Amino acid sequence: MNFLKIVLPVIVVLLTNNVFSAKTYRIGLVPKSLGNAFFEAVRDGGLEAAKETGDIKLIFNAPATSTAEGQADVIKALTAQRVDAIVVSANDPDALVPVCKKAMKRKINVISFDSSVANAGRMLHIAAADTKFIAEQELDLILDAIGSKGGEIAIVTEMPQSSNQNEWIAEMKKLLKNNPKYKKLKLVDIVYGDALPDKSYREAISLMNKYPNLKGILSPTTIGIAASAKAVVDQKKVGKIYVTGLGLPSEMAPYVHKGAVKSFHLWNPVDFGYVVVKITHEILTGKKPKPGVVYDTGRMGKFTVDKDNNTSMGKPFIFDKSNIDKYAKIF
Ligand code: RAM
Repeated sequence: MNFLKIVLPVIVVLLTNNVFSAKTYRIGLVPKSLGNAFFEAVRDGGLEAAKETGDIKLIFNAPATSTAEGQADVIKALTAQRVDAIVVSANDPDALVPVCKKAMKRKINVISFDSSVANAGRMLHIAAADTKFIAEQELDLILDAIGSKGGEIAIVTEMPQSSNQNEWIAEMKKLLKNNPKYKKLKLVDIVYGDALPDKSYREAISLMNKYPNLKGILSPTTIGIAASAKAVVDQKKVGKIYVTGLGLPSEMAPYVHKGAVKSFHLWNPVDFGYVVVKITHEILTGKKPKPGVVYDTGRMGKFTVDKDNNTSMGKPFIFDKSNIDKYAKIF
């Protein structure tokens, strides 16, 4: 009687709280910098995955600004703590290879997400979405905003070494050169905001001064797009210059309503963080990445590893006046 009434419920509670589970996996999640709302949303998705699996401790840490040196220090510290996995969005694909290699030598699983570490420094890269798809969609959005007559456009990006932005820009350049759909778009400049709002803002204003016929600004970074849109509003260029790129609805809503931005795109960063941590958990429980391996992330579905040990989440959403307020409440 006592067993059923008292002992059994206690055992059930202990089991469901993982008290008897052998291991808690410590995962160091290293974004490009702290204080970027995009990565805070990624972290929230990661925490959701940790809660669901019940055996993960997430350590979210990064330098205050987006530098590879700062990230290398964070990775060294996580290596010294002997975490089980380091999951990083790289500020420089090559500069992080030596510290990531050292971590892997110590049997730490190193995975990059969002912005890749070069192949030699990671076991798997998890991209948010297909590179070509993002590039093409971004050009379509700017064409839609400035109209079929086209005109001069410029790019406000992050650091010269940001691997994800560089890959998207390289694809855009190819499309501008080879796809007749974009022949009326003239890319006049690429400037670097270094993932800093004030620098991105100043760079956007210099572009407007340097190119009086500028029609559009593309910014494939949540920091750059918000700063560029603010610059367009402050310089009273709404209706003359349109901004698009990858942005957070919560930060972009005012600029959509003011007309500086007609539409822009992004994947759900909360889902992204969830996927990244769920895949990392599968790696930690024994499914090592190699071409053809399929990870089952639960609510976000299945992910297959390609021949270069990459996988990617899916397609971005497009936001405009019709849906921005709904999404702004979410991320
Ligand atoms: C920024 C970061 C991140 C990128 C998003 C779209 O916050 O650069 O790497 O994926 O924007």
